[in-house]
Amino acid sequence: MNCIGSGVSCLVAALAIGSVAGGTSSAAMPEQPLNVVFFLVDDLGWTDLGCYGSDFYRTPHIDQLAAEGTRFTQNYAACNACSPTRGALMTGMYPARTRLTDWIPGWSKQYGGFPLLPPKWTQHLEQHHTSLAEALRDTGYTTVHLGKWHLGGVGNLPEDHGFDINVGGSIRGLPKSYHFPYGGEAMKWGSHLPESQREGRYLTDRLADEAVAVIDRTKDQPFFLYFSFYAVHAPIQGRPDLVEQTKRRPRGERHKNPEYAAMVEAVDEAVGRVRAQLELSGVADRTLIVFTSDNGGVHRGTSNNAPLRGEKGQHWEGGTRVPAIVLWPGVTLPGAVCHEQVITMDYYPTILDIVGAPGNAEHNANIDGVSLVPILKDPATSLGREALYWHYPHYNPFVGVPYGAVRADNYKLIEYYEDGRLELYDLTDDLGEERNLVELRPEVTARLKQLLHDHRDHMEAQMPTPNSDFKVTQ
Ligand SMILES: [Ca+2]
Repeated sequence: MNCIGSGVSCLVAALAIGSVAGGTSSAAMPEQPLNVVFFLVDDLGWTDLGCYGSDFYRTPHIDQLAAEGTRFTQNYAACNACSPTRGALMTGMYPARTRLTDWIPGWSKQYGGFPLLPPKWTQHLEQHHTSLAEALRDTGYTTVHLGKWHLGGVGNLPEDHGFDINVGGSIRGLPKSYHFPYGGEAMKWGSHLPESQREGRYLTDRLADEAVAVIDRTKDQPFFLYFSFYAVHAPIQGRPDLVEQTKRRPRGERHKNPEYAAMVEAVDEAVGRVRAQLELSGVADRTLIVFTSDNGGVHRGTSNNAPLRGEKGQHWEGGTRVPAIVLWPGVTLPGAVCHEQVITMDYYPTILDIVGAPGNAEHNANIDGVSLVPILKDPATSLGREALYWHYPHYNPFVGVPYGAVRADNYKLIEYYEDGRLELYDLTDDLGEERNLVELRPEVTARLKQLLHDHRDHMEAQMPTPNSDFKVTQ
């Protein structure tokens, strides 16, 4: 057994496991479903953890999770921005299919200055989907949403999409401040804490407090805890004592911002506190844990995704390749590293597969993700999937442009919707996407372009249209 908490928590967990494994009543006990804890960090970049090569941020608890579970080197977010990836997680479907293709509410005021106009896209998670929370609740799970939602407002909040409990989730995509009271009367706050413990806490710590309380309260029944951090999204505000610590350390070559480092490290503390509580509550060995991010990291003084090219909002790897770690007690191999290409939509069918939840057959028939169970059992095996796709018919303030992309084997093809221009990269020996192979590999280019177009047709993807008000100026 891996103990991450105090000696007391390890002892309590050992006693709990012993009572099941060695007790006389164990044979008569019904098999308990696995709990699910899903950590989603906002804007965490591919290199932002110790176990993914950060040269400045310290993340011992998340590194420990990777040491016990499977770490993915080619995990992708479904989109380069927040809401579409969150919609993909809740549905198992490509953003092109849900038509939730940009962050809510998007950047519509700026479109007058660009040659394309965005399609009329869906700015909330639609009710006809069977959300991951609904699929699990229908199987008897207590479903808990904690933190950032960003999939719609009144009528489309977490409680409207299958969550029994919602703490802190609203239409908002970011807090006004990480310091209490978070500047956010618009943020919706339920709470599991006594009144006296709700005030004054740094936001990430407050969410961890709530997580600990809710695990303690729901430990006797199967639960799904969707712990969706507001961190490490802007505003870049670390907890002061952590900032003091990070300021005293030498900066890295890649990562240099002590305020951002402190934000990452508060997330790491929260992961450690949740795992300690799982041990203390005696449920660690029957709790599936997933840890990932909704889009790539942010540059410009915040962080740095090198050796990947680009950042959040963009179409290169830095926009979508993000960390992912899965711990399935008794199944994932300690310290396993998996190089298979996986994507946000895969977690929906994976979780249903692992816990034995049937979900909704009609919804499942349109799921784009695949179960990762085979590669969680054997990280060297293949899912046999032909390709992964992205569709982003929008502009954004990160100098992001309307594009489609396809990843197949070692190749990635990008198509720019403004002019049909193509870029082809071999990510095996050009991870930084510097050498465009369109001219050198015409047959690969043609094959991937056909895949991409067929995919868009299959999705009935909404395309941008020419902007008649756009004037080319010299
Ligand atoms: Ca985000």
